[in-house]
Amino acid sequence: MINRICVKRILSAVCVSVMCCIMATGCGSSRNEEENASPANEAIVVGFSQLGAESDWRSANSESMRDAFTEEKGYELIFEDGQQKQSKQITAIRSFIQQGVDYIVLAPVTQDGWDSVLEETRDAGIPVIIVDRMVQTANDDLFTCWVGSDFHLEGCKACEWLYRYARTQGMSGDDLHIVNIQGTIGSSAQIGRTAGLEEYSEKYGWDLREETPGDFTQAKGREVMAQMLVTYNNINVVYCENDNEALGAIEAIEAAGKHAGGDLKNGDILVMSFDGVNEDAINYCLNGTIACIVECNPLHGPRVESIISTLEAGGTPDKLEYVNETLYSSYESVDAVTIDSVAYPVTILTQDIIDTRAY
Ligand code: GZL
Repeated sequence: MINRICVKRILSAVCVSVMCCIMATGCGSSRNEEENASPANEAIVVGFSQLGAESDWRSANSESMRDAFTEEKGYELIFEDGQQKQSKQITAIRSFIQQGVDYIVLAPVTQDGWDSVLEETRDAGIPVIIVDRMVQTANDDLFTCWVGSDFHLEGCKACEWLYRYARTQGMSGDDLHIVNIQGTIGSSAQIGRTAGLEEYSEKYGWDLREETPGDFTQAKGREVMAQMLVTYNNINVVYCENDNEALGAIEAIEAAGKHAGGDLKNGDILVMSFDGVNEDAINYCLNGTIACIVECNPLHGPRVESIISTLEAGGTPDKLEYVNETLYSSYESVDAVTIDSVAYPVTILTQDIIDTRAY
């Protein structure tokens, strides 16, 4: 089926030719220029299937998308909230096809189960841009491109930081007793971050006691941490796969009369997190309650808009676009981490850095 963009371009060329003929013969319609606007002046219609509203990261991501695709910039954004359900996202995508949108943007709740609906978008000739989490498909021609984070690298950064920090505390591998409050099971963010922890636990001989889903929410993070503190009496590291879970874990740690911090030799529980979006979490990182936060940048709106601009101009965007991200900590003893011979500087957090961040 001819790609919609090609059809649109042909229509634009035909309209321009007709307009030129009409103007040349002086028999143009009495309607004003606005009403005779060629398709090129039509809004670009973008259907966005957002996975939900589970976290501060997600809210920032949705805001970034809404800010990027405004009427003033020539877009019509159709925003559908999937409420954490793949079925709702698939329904939204089918609705976008029926509405004949120009582009579909998908932030997939989990990575599997998209082949069938992506075949329908291909048959409809509508380009699909995947944003944030990744999809696992039999044929990656089913989507035009993806932009997001390298979640496995994020996990490795967190674990390399932990390895180096433990050494400054004179602690070796088997001194660390770790629990993992995981993100939404089956999401590429959870899969990558969990894989990093499991690889490093194996490599350094860490005691990884339990991994349990916290669904990227504060309430579930608190519930899971409370249960873990009852089950185990030697936890000294909690690996939270996002900030909202970390806030819940800190609530549970303090409710149990324990202390979240970096003084491992005196019984502190070291809290680690991902995102760096939630204001309370970044302030906890500033005062040391959270030992480190691996940045996961939510501002994908401008990146997706740049991809669509490239496509509109007949260009070919990169198939995979990874976002560069840092690692925040106020513990000055670890100033960088090295993964596969690449050094990643740690951003030693200050109030000025917090005040000048984009989100
Ligand atoms: C990661 C994103 C994750 C965040 C969570 O890119 O998909 O989902 O880490 C969010 O905060 O809920």
